[in-house]
Amino acid sequence: MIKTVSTTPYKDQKPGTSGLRKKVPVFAQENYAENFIQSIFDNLEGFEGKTLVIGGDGRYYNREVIQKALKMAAAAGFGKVMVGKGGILSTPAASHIIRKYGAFGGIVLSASHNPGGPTEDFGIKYNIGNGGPAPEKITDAIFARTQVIDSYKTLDVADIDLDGIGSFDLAGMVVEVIDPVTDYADLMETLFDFAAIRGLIASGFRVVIDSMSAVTGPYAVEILEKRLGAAKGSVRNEIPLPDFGHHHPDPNLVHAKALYDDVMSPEGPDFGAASDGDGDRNMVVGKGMFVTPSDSLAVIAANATLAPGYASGIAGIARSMPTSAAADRVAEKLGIGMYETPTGWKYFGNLMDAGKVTVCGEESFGTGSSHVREKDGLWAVLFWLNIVAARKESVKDIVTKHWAEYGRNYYSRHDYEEVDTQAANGLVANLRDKLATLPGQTFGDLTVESADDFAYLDPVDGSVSKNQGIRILFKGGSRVVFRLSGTGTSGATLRLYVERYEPDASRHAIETQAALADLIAVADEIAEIKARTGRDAPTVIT
Ligand code: G16
Repeated sequence: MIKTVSTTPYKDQKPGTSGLRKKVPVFAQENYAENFIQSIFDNLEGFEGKTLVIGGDGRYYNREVIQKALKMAAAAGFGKVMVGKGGILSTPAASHIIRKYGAFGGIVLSASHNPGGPTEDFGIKYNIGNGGPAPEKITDAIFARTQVIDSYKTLDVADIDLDGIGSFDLAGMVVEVIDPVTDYADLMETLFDFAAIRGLIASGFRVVIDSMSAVTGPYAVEILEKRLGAAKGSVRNEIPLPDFGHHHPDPNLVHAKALYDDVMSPEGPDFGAASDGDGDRNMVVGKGMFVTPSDSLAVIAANATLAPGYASGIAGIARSMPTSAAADRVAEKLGIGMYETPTGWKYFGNLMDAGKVTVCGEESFGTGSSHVREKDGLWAVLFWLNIVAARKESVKDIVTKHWAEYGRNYYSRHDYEEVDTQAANGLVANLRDKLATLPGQTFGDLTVESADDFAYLDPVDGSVSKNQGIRILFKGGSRVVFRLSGTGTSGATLRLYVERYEPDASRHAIETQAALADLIAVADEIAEIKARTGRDAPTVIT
């Protein structure tokens, strides 16, 4: 029943920040998905007879690729595949299932926060046995294999029914279709004080979650409405749809603006949160207070012991380089390790496996901990609810007091999307050329203290990752950072990250863009953003 199919390589299968992401018509080319999946399998050793987890965020083309992956896994010699009902598993749930059942690894089908649909985005990523995204040395090896692949193995059999829970035989391999929600919801119950959150909600504290017609709907309904007693309808857009109901499932101030406006209105709820396509990102909004992802990491770390799962304290904190240094001040106060990594959750895995860090976060609306090896949207929401319930204070009071104690890191990211690739590469090359001459130069009140292209030495395995973003640091702790996104699927996306540290509490209520205006102007002056991209303004400001 196993058949070997001849194929030819596609040149464009290099994984980005988080797996291979392309438009559906690219993935739908003959053998395109098969080539990539076989290239994953060809790089694995010792998986015969072991378990593989497969799940996706339910976006368009999810079901087709899951069927392909199931047959190829059987042909490759896996003993069992655990797959979410309907092909659904949120990314953090997939990570948990891999860990809980000791699977060899997993295939996660998602393009995260990118839109879904017949002409929109799709993605494939491989996660290793610790539940986390494969590290760079594996993704590099997968890419190398895609460049020379000449055949793949599959089965000549009918598709498996994924819409009912149960076990099936696929040419000697067991396919177990599992409930995607229960294991994950049970895990959350072990980490957080559900009784306290239930009490908070019962007291009239109104919580809404916008699942953006993406994967978190069933998880949020089970946890928030069923287990924590929130009113029916507290989870909005709760049914996952292949095109996300035309939502752009990116939880930020642009794409989740309706939720933000609702929470900010006088009659609106007390607390709002949103997740992305595959459930690993989160946005948290309290009445009168949008919490930046960087501040969210810092506040969670500072209050971690209020949650039962973290009552004995956290071992250390990690953040991606462009994420603000707010959490660094918490780590310093707690006397625990602080690690600065390149952008990409995959860099946190080694630190968590080695027990060096418990909590991690990124400016790109990602927060998580060592309970899994992915960032986890609902986990962050529950952590906030746990903190609010324990402190009996509003989100706004909690954040304002945090700033008063540690100082405020004003922070914003400006994205220039779908910029001409050559222009974007030219901008970065020009910046690299300038790096050596920048220190000591002044721009208005700002003096450059140092400038470099960030490189990371992994303290656990000694691997080095270079060219991870250009940093220009000014005297006094302000900085601007430039990088090109590794998750876009058309043209280039230039990201400008801007940060200013303000210790003085009487200056903590300035509007963010105003507080950063001089840095934003200097970033343009140094990088010639407007001239080189032809853009007057960013596409998205978060
Ligand atoms: C992925 C990665 C994150 C990264 C984000 C943005 O998130 O897992 O680590 O911060 O992309 O990356 P970039 O700036 O290169 O676009 P997700 O939610 O898309 O899987």
